[in-house]
Amino acid sequence: MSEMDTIIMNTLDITQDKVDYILKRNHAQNKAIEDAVAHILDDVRLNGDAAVLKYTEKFDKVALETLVVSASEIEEGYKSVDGDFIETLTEARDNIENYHRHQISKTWIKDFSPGVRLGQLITPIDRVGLYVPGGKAGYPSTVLMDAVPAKVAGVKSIVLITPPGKDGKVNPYILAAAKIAGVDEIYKVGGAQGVAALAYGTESIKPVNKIVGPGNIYVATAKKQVFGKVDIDMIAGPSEICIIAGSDANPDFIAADLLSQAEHDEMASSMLITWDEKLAHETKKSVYAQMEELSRKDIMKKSIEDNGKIFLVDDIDSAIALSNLIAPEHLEIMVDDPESLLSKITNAGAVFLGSYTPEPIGDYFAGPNHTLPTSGTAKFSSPLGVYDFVKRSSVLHYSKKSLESVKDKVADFAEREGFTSHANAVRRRFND
Ligand code: HSO
Ligand code: ZN
Repeated sequence: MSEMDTIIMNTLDITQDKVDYILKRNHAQNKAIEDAVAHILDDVRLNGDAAVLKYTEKFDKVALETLVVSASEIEEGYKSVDGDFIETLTEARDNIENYHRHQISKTWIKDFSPGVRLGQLITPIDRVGLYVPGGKAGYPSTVLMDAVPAKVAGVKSIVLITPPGKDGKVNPYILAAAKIAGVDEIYKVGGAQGVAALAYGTESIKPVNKIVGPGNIYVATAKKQVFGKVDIDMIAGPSEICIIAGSDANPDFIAADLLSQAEHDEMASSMLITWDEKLAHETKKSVYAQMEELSRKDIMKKSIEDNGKIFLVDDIDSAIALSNLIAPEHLEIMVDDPESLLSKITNAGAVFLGSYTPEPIGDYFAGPNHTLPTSGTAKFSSPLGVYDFVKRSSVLHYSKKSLESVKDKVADFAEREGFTSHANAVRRRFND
C-alpha cells in the first residue's frame, strides 16, 4: 500500500483515456457468479416459496416458516426505535417528499393542427419492489430514498424485501423507515432468491413490475438477469466523491468529506481536484489525522490508499474539465460563488455547492435522492426519481376531416414499406 496518490495533471493531459487509466473503473463480469445466479432464478421460478426458503436457510442461516413480515412485527420494530430517531426519519421523509414533488410530470393533450390532438399520458407503475440489503449495509436512509419517490409517483403497491438476520428478524430501523415511508408489504428474503421472487412471484409474494435498490454482486447480477421481465433502476457501484476546491477552501472540511465516502467501502473513491499545492498538501495531512479519530479507520485507509486521489491541475477550468470526464457520483464545489460554475458542469450525479453543504446532508436529509449514478454512468443516467416510477403513453386523435386530408400520403408511405393492410386501414374509412 502506498500513501494517498497526488497526481499532477497538465491541461493537455486531461483526456478520457488518461482518466480511465488512472481510475481503473471496473465493469468486468464474473461468469461463475452469473451461472450461480441463473440457477437460483430458475429454481425460484419453478419451485416458488420452497426454493426461496431453501436458499434463505443456506445463505442467511435461518429456517423460516413464512417470508411475510406481519403487521405486528412491523409495529414492534417501529416501537423499539427511540422517539428522537422517529422524528428525524419523519422530517427526512418530508424533505424527500417535498423535493420529489417537483419531479412530477403531468399528462398533457393539445391541438397540433385543426382536428389533430396529440398528447402524453403519465401513469404510475402498478407494483414496485425495493431491495434493502441486510446487516450493516441495510440503511434506513435508502428505504426512504427508494420508497418516497415511488409514493409520490402514485405507485399502488410498494413491496420491500430484506434478508432476515440469523434470529429470523428484520432490522428495526428498516421497519421503522418502511412504515414512515408508507411501504405496503415487507418480506424476509434477500439475495438472488429475493430478486427472483419479486420478478417471477411465488405463492406468498406477488410479482412486481420494477425492482430498485442496491445490493451485493449476487443481487446486482440477478437484477441484470431479470431485466426485461421487469424493469430495474441501475446497477450501483462503489461510492465516489470528487471535490473541486480553490485556495480559500478549508482543508479540514475537504478531508472530512473525502473520508465520509471512503468509510462506505474499501473500493470507494475519494478525489480532490485543486490548483493550489498548499491546499493539496494540507488536505492530505488532515485526511490522515482525522482518520485516526474515526471508527472505520481500516476501511477508510484502504479506500484512500487504493483509490483516493489528489489531482493538481493548472486552473479552475482544467478542474471542471477533469471532473466532467470523471462524471462523479457526488461533486462538491468549494470556491467563491460555486453556483456560477453550474452551467459548466456536464456530468455529475449530484452537485453540492459551497463549504457548508457536506455530502452527508444529501445522504440523509436535504431531499434530493442519494441513489445516484456511479462509475461514470452520470454521463448517461440520473438520480433515482419520481420519473423512474411512472410510464408515459402516447395519445393520438384525428378527426375524420384531418385524416382525409393526409390519407393518400400515409397510405402511400405504408405501401412503400410493403404494408398494404396498413394502407387499407387508412383508405378504408373513405371508400363509400
Ligand atoms: N452515500 C451513499 C448513500 C448512503 N450514505 C447511505 C449513507 N447511507 C450513496 O453513495
Ligand atoms: Zn454515504
